[in-house]
Formats: sequence, C-alpha cells, structure tokens
Amino acid sequence: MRNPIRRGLGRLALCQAKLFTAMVLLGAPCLQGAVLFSETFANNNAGWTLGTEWQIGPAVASPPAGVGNEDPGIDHTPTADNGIAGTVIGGPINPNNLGIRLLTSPVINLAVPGTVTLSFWRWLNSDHLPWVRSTVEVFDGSNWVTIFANGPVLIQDAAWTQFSYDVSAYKNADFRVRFGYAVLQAGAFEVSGWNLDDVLVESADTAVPEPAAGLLTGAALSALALRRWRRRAAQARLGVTAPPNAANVAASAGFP
Ligand SMILES: [Ca+2]
Ligand SMILES: [Ca+2]
Repeated sequence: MRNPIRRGLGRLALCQAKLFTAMVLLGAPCLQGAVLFSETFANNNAGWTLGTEWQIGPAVASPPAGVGNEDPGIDHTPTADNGIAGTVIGGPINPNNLGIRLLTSPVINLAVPGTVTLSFWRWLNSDHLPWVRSTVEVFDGSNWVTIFANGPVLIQDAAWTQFSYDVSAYKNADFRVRFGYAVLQAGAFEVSGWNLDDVLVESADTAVPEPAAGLLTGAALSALALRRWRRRAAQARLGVTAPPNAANVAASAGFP
C-alpha cells in the first residue's frame, strides 16, 4: 500500500491537474480529492493535546511485555525523524493509574462537500473490557462519537496496520479526533498501549465531471480529443499515470 502522505501529495497534484482540465473545459473549480489534514508526528507543530502518558517523539522499542507485544522501534512514515504518538513511548502504561488517557487532534475544518475519510496507522496493545476501554472518537460539533472501541479480548498488534473510517456523517467546522485508553478498574494488565502514526483526513477522490453536451460544440474539442480526455480522466482515477502537465492537458483537449 502506498504511503498515505505521498498519496496525499499525489492527490493534491492530481487535484491541480483536474483544476486545470476543468478550467480549460468547463471553467469550473476542482473540489475533489483534497487532503484536509495529515500528521506524521515529526513534531507537535499541529498542536495535539497530550493527556496522561501520551507523548509525541521518536519511536523506541519497549522491553519484552508480559502481556501483548512491545512498542515498535521504528515509525511508519518513511522519513528520518521516526516520530510517532504513543502512550509512554518505549514503555508500558501504568495499569494502577485508573482513568482515561486521551490524545486529541487540533480542529480540522470539515465544512466541505462530499465523502470524508479518516485513516491512521496503529500499533496497539490493549487489555480488554471490563478492565480497559480503548477508543477512537470524533467530535461531530456537539458530541464525541465513538467510531472504534475494543471488546472483551486482548488487542495485540505486532505490526503497523492501517485503519480507515468514513466520517462523512460527522463533518463540521470543529471536527476533531481523539484516541483513548481508559483503565476502568484495578487488576488491569501492564501493556505497551497505543502507538499511532500517519493520520490522514481526506475527501473522496471522485471523477472530474465530463463536459456538458452543450459545451462540446465547435472545432476546438474534437471527438479524438474527447476520447483522450476520457482516457486521461479514467487513468487519473485509477492512479496509473502521473498527472498530465499543462501542455499535455491542452494538447489532449484539442487546444493549441
Ligand atoms: Ca511518523
Ligand atoms: Ca508504550
């Protein structure tokens, strides 16, 4: 699977290409395929709120765990900083510290049209209910809505794994996401807890609308140019080609 940050940059470039195509053909703006928020945890410049035991910093492998697997020594992002967010990076959570630990994102303005997806890479080792509740929640403008919660079995991640959620139903200008680890009662296992990387919020990458029939008159847009445009749009949706440059778009659309 491609790296989400590279994919995000690729989609930004694709959006730019679509914008040019749409401007040439329709005079319409490009509203699709936008990266709305991305986080590699190279630092906390974005302003995440760190609750009890949460840290942002380089990944550090933890000592062998009695229950579950250790924290990873390497982050998920292919950059040198090795940054992640985690509950006690390189060590276990304190099971005797009852209460919830929360990592809360900055505000992400989701007052946007269309489908919006939240994804992240997780390396989580969690005790289970009724001792521990691990959660992912989003703020819908009024309330925190749980989109993931553990059950009555241990979570024992031993690799970075991507999770993705459609959060379109919760879009609002004050959208946030938070990750929680709550020790609910005494006797919980000592485990390595949350490790988190490459959080991405993006709108759907839908097709550029085909030109309206009424706009296809005149010598400028020939049948051949239209077939080329359709092929490029299909290839762009499938991600099999680099976005065409301005000259290619103009040529494929039948413009000099
Ligand atoms: Ca990272
Ligand atoms: Ca840890």
